[in-house]
Amino acid sequence: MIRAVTRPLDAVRDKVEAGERLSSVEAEMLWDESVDLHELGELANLVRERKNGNLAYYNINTHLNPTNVCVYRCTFCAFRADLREARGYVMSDEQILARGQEAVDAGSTEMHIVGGLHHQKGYDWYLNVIRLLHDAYPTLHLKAWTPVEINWFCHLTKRSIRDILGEMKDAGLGSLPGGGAEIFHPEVRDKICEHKADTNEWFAVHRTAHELGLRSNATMLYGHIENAFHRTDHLLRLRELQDETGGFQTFIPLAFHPANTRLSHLAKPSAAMSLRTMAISRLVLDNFDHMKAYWIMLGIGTAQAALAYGADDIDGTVRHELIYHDAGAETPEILSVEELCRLIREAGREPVERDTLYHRVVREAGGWSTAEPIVVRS
Ligand code: V47
Repeated sequence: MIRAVTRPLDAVRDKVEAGERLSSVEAEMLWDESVDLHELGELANLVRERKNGNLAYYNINTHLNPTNVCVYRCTFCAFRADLREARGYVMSDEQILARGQEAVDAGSTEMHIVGGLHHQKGYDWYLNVIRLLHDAYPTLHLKAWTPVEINWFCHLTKRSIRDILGEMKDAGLGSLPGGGAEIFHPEVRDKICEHKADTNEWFAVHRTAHELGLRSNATMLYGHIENAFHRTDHLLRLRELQDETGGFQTFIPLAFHPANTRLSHLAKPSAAMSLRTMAISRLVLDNFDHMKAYWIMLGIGTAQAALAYGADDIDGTVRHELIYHDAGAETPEILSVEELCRLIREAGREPVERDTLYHRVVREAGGWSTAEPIVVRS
């Protein structure tokens, strides 16, 4: 008698089709190269489609990194500078406001603000960045500061996370970006960024932000010294907090770029690894509405392919990105709306402009307004 061989992916397929949650053992197994990448992609695509139909989102956004001077020396970072290094910079209020004006003139709905932890700048300097921009450009959503910065502000002021986030929110903070997550497991975190906010602190900031009604994103930096166990652990920790608060909007897997870093001897993760990471993230993070294929980091071709491997968002037009370009990213510094829409359509999806909080954006007579929130099926 010939018996059908059941493969590990068959059990996963049954669960995904039934809308059931994957266990940690099932999730970790998916990283093995013997698990067919394209079949994995097909399952992730099923989840993407169930949640977001054929829509793929983008926004019009600008980055602002007010300083690159940083007290920390994360091994993966090419952006940071020492206090007295020639390439170190600190933006003046005028330069920050000019960046805001440029963003508004370009039709941006969002400014993504993160930066170094400057040895000589106090908390008030960082608070002022938010206040200045919000007072001058109130319609620009300020997605700013990771838990690494918030934790640093708590350290500087001896105040609580809730206090700092509350004050930032009153000053105009709109939401938190997903950075600073790297890899949560201490076996890796202690080697790549031992001094900055630890995993418990990262989660405490997001939990408090969600309690205060701020939405946030989450990332994972992959393709350096971590392995399948660490990546799985990372995703499961995020899934757990999302069960508790529901405050995360988007997950963004970030491929490590080694150029100009202390890990420059490592190879860049391949497109296959990036697609596998996107697909597994989509399957494990069943309680996240959105998966972002950040084109700056993936490259345009892989970002397009990722729209069939679980991703429903490709970030935005992006202006003034430094973190990836300092680390050797070869992508352009900016894409026009026409280019973004073309690459989404080429990938078989329907482009939708969203704001940071996933409302549709309507553009008329040179201005913009937000329409209804985008409905995602769970
Ligand atoms: O936390 C730093 C990563 C992150 C490198 O929330 C690097 O919408 C690769 O979080 N190679 C910052 N990665 C970027 C980030 C982000 C990006 C896009 C959208 C959103 C969002 C958030 O970039 C850092 C770190 O994990 N990073 N250096 C590097 N050499």
